[in-house]
Amino acid sequence: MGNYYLAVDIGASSGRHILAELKNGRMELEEVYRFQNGMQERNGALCWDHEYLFREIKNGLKKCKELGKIPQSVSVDTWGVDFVLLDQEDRVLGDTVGYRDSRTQGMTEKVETIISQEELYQRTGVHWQLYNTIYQLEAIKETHPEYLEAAESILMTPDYFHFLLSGEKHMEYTIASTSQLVSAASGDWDWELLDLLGFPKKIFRPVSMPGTVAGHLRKEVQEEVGFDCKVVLPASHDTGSAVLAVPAKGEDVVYISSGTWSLMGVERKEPDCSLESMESDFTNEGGYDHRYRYLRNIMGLWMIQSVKKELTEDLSFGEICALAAKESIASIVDCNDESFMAPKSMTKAVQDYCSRTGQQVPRTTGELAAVIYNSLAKCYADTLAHLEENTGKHYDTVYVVGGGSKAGYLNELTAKYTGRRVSAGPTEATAIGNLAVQMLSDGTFADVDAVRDCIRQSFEIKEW
Ligand code: LFR
Repeated sequence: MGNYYLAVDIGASSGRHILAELKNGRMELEEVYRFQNGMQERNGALCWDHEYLFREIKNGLKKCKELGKIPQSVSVDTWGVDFVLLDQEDRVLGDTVGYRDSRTQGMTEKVETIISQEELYQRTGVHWQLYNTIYQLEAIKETHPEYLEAAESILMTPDYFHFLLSGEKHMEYTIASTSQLVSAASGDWDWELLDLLGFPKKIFRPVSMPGTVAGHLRKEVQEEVGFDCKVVLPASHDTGSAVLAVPAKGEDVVYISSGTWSLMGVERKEPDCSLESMESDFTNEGGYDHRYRYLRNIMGLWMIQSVKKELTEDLSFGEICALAAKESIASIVDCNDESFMAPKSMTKAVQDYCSRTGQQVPRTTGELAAVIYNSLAKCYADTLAHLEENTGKHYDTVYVVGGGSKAGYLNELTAKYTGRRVSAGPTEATAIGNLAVQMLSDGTFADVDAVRDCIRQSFEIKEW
């Protein structure tokens, strides 16, 4: 009988169940289940389907049972900022609206009448993003105050799934930090800020640290999936998990967690909540072991994923990259332009941007992809320059982890634009980081350095 751990890693476009086993000091992974995800329009808003997602979480658990590989623990990680409000009977209040929905339009201005952006940054260390939990809650306060009144608890997305699995409500630190409501200094909710904003404090539970054992599978879940195991809180923000799996030694390491988003930054012991840092668009997200992820959010592969969906031919990402590599179009877009956040057509949004800025308009799939990939790589180079300025350090290698690290063409461009060595992999970084915390939680590894050593020895890393 093996000693298995199970990561449920849910991204914006798909989810997967990955089993890990330690064999001769190496982590061996097996993907046992995969499912689709995405925001769909419901009642005029872009929403996640939590019921579907929870069914799929259980389907993946059933698959483990079928394989006879029963994990000793399971942990869920997801994207950041989204949440549910629950009433007295633990029913979700309202729709499970996702962060790309436009309900937060105008909410920055509302919040600014209460507290300035500068003060918010100094208190939370988290950079302004229109979709942050703070602005979503403000939108609810404006349009559905009755939900806030009826709410007994708030849970971030992975907290909610941990609750459905175990029956225990926890608010895990790394995902909580994405809300822009956690104090960078204390690591707990900024209770004073919650008061100022008029968000009911009683719905927020004190923050729990990754590695906390939430409990065991609820009886009904056990009966349905056919076994019991522990439910452990990982670094349940996917980026928090991914960064744990960066296969590098030492402190001065630049990473890009590359998926739907590209998150580029460094790990630090102290947050930088200065105004200079705020002005250069860096955020301080909470990490495992009170480490901060000092990083910039870059629109990432969302742009190419969206273009791919709009194609009439069925091309793989590899084929799209091959087409792009043949093109010489020099147009560059600002990947973080708001027009790329949730356009009806990404193809048109990229074309419009190029036309607006007097650049050659991409027409073919290859041209479109070339513009997107080159723009991303250029954005990485600009971000690296800012990082070096803000930290006063030089970084000779860029570590790309996550699904996007498979894109050889983009890695090549990243090396070209940054002029640095690029290390690519592991591709399953998020699941690996999720599993790492389970293994830290039960004492299999003593600390982050030990688990990162194991990760380095276990997975294939490529260099450019
Ligand atoms: C990546 C990610 C980013 C966060 C964005 C929205 O999947 O978690 O870190 O900024 O999604 O939640």
